[in-house]
Amino acid sequence: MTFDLFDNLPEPDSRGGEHSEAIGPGAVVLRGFALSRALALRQAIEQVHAQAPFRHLVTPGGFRMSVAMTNCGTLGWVSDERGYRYDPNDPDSGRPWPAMPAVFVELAREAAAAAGYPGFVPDACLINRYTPGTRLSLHQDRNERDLHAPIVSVSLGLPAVFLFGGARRADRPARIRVAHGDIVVWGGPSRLFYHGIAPLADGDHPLLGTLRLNLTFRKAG
Ligand code: MD3
Ligand code: FE
Repeated sequence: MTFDLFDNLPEPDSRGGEHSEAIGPGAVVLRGFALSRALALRQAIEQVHAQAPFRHLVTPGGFRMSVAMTNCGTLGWVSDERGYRYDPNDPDSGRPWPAMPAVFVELAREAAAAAGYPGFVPDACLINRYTPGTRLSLHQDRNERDLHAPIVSVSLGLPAVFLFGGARRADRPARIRVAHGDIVVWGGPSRLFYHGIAPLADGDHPLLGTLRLNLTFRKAG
């Protein structure tokens, strides 16, 4: 099943204000939803980074990921030669991941509710950092214990092209532009769909310079 139906939806500029669109079964884009909290989010990310710096993880196959990552919350997503998993401790420091900042928890809860998933309480937030050229190849997120809980993703800084496939790796992905302040909530069947990020284009964002930051909120444990 390929969901070509969704390929031709308009993707209005997020400067036009806040609104939502369905992009797949159970998946909703909330354009501009995080805009009013962007400064507070940047500051909170700085604080997480001070305790648990961004780093390039290695895949089980031995490849260094071009995305730099860190985590906050009671669990953090990690990858190494032994595989992918959630870990309560930062393997670089041996200490627990930093607590999830209140502004994160509240934003994730509100966004999930606005998309039709009330009661979402994330215990893990993976923070991805992209510079121009960075990409994230097509994958599924299935290390979380409860695959019924949605994932909430918040985009900050440079715009990106999100590749949104289907239940099978071979399903041709739709290309969806996500900009600063946009939130996507992935629930229902879309929760297990293949997805990725096309190589980031050059640019200079007024708040984040040459970076894109993405927060993904998960119920992992
Ligand atoms: C669709 N991150 O961290 S977020 C990831 O922009 C990840 O950094 C991308 O994919 C990023 O795993 C995309 C959007 C996202 C997250 C989880 C999903 C989309 C998803 C799970 C199922 C379907
Ligand atoms: Fe993912």
